[in-house]
Amino acid sequence: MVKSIGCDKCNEITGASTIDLLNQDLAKQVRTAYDRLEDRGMSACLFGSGGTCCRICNMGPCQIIDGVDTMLGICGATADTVTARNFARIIAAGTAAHTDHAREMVRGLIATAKGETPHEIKDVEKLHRMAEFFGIATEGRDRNEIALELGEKALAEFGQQDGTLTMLKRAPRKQQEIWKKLGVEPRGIDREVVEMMHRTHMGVDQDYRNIMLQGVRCSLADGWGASMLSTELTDIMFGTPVPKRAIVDLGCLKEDHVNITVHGHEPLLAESLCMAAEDEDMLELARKAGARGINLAGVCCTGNEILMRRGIPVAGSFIQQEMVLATGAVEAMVVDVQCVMQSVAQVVKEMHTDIITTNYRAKMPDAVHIPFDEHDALQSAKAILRHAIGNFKKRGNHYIPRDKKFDVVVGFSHETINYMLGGRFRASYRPLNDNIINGRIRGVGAIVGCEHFKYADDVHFKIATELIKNNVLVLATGCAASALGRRGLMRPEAAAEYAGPGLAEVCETVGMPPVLHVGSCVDNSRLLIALTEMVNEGGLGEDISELPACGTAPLYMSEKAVAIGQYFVSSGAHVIFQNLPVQGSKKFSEFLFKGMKDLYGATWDVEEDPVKLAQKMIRAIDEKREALGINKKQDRILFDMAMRRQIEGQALPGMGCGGAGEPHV
Ligand code: NFS
Ligand code: SF4
Repeated sequence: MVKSIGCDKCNEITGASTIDLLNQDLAKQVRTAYDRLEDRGMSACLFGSGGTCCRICNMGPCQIIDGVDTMLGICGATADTVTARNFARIIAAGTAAHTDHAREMVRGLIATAKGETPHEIKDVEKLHRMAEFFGIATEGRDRNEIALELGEKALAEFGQQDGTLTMLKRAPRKQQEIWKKLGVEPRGIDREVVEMMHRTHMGVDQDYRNIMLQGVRCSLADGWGASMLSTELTDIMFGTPVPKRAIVDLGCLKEDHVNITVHGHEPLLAESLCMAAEDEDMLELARKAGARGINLAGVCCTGNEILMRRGIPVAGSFIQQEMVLATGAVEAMVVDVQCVMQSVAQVVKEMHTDIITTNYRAKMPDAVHIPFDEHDALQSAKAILRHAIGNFKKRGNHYIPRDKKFDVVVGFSHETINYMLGGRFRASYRPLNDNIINGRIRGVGAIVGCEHFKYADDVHFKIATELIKNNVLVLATGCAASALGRRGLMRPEAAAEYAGPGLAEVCETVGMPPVLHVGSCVDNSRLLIALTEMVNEGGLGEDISELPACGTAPLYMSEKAVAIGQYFVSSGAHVIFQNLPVQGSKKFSEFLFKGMKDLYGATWDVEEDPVKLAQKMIRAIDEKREALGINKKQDRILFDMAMRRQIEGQALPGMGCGGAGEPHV
């Protein structure tokens, strides 16, 4: 059983609901990833973690040692080739996951436009904006007609063979020219994944630089292709997030309600469950079972999706998925695809809880399978709810950590950031750029990606507090965002408690937290757009590589995080991870950590220690400020009352409504 998930100070700060829960007898009977980590007892294989284990043909597996002639692959492959091939395959797998998710969302939009789902086109303004990018006429046309044409054109980009992807046009012009010159513009989304797999098959591409040209192209097909389509089309269907209050952490489960957690990634399932949970028949069924209602809560990124759009609480992030179940208070965990640990079905073996798989692509032994059909979404969702409600009466021993839930303010889409700082009537990134230029805000730091069990739970917190203390505004997505919310950094008051004076002043004036929740992992595409808007606004250089911005996915677990990191580097943003499986090749590491800069204007970097990692990010930001000539020490201009009033008058539409974000069903 885990003894601690972070330093004592952080546990104190958060009240660490996980520790609280794990000290309960019920949870002590559950075997978690921490136990399995301890059981395994062995340290990671050096070849695997350094990237030099090759098993792509049956003459291997071959473990390569860089620079040792007798330790080449049987085919003669060098450490550089093997490491690059493995790294590129990680990018391809991550891109494939985002791509398949995106495809489902596009198909969902098409079905919705045809009236085949219970959903409707919610964000017409965004629909028109996207239609314009795709050259679709909007004048005098019905929203469903436009959405159908948009969906079909977007779907065609998955199978497209030649040309370029439409969304690339949104990137800063200079960046587009770089991609064109290097020949790395993606031609079609699926094509780049397939070509990546082909080129890394035995005996094809054996030049690490050439392999990574395709690695870059594949990553761009993710960031500016699949992920961006997914975010934008999901917004069109379910609404673009605006700021709202909500709660995160295990304490959002309710004693007297049927607790249903939804875990995975594709919001079609989660949104349909939200709709079904409001249905009077379902509520009546819950009451008949003795519950006061139905309490939906999210886990992982599907949790982030419904948190951002509906203010539904997040019960847990990736590392908490077993803990959510160990409460014994969950009637069902409904899952679709990605980041669902096989252990969840074992955790609930002796409990009344069911794991309900819903997707034909993702089944699991010992789980109940109830297919979710988007064409019959409401009925499918109701069948799932009925099953969960049926479990309520069987709930036995349980423990819900009580006072350990945190209020957060979430919903910072790039559109929100736009009008939040610029005001509803002159929405623009100008004030953000101005505050960066005048030094109140030093720069922008993105903290994204996963969590995993080999590191303490406070890594994100340490990085974020170091950044905001130094006036770096933090934008967060994915499980990193949940972790930061859980540790209290997404409350507006966190600005006064943790941020440096310049950032605190801006946050307090606008009423925003110093760490902004931007969404799920596919929503990292929102960050690409935010960075591009900053470039377009002027005063901070001509492309993303000149901006005082830096990204990290410190606790990366999933292949998706590497695809994301690569599409940021490919787009000119500097990215630092705690580690990457490439250290087994000196040349390939040097290429990622130095050489890429000459091509894309940005590189990867690694730093194990969280505080040092944050300081590296700050140094990277300062270098950009220096190059832009805005790093001069200047007298800080404090906001006078008139300036305050002007900003306050425009700040945060949508805030203050929605109560304390109590689950609304
Ligand atoms: Ni991102 Fe989300 Fe979490 Fe990592 Fe998994 S849920 S899509 S991959 S673990 S952040
Ligand atoms: Fe070994 Fe070469 Fe086969 Fe890889 S491709 S397993 S290095 S023989």
